[in-house]
Amino acid sequence: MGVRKNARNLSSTEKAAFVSAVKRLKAQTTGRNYDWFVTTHLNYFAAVGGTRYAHQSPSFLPWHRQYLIEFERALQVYEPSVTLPYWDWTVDRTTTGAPFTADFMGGNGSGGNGPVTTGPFAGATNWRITVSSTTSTSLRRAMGSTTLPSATQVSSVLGVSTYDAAPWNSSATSGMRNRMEGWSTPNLHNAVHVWVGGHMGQQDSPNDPVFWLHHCNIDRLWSQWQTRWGFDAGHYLPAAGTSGVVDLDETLQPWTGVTPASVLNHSSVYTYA
Ligand SMILES: [Cu+2]
Repeated sequence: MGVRKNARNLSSTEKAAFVSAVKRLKAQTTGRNYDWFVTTHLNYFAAVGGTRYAHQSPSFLPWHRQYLIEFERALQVYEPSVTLPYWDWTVDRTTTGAPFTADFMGGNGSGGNGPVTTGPFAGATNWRITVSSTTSTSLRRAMGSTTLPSATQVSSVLGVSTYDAAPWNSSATSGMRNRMEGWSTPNLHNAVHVWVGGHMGQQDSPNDPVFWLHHCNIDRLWSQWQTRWGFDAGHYLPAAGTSGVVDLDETLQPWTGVTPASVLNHSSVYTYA
């Protein structure tokens, strides 16, 4: 069982271990390597076989929870002590502070939507983008042209007691999930992708390693919501019989034997500091 920590509190050693594991997974040429994760996100961005798994659906949160667990395990093959750090963007809100420092995620892109020039992921030699919806082989960012969600906005979303609601997509106007995902005010998750910009604003957003820190924070917020309202199966909807979405006990592709119900309680796999 691992403890996921706030990225701003990582020691130099912990930051170096995370970066090292990420780069070694990127250099792995077979199996579930870094680019497998990018490809999987691209493949599941839209509906697969008429069902929406990863985005614009109730399973946005459980799909990414399993995705993060798999990624964390893949890193631990190289660095057993590594856990996913989270970026609390209600606190760390600048383009130069944590986690965007030269010893960790690196800084902004040069110019508008340009290549990142500092840190371990700057330039196509250090970090080559190979699976992408665009042609750039260097990591790009265009940070800070919008506003990150606030702590008050996060509190308002965590106060919504119903998990999700019909029509169970990006048009849902009640329920927590669509507010957390960001198609309904106050737009938490999507707004952070837009704020970072560059690759983070695209379907191949996992090409930017800060993707994992952002989604770790989204997962942490879901866990906080569960702590408040319940980790039980009654706090995932829909329970059954809804076509085009993943019901409570239906399989979360591309995994086998994984359902929303099976990932609701994460405490045997990880906790949050
Ligand atoms: Cu995302």
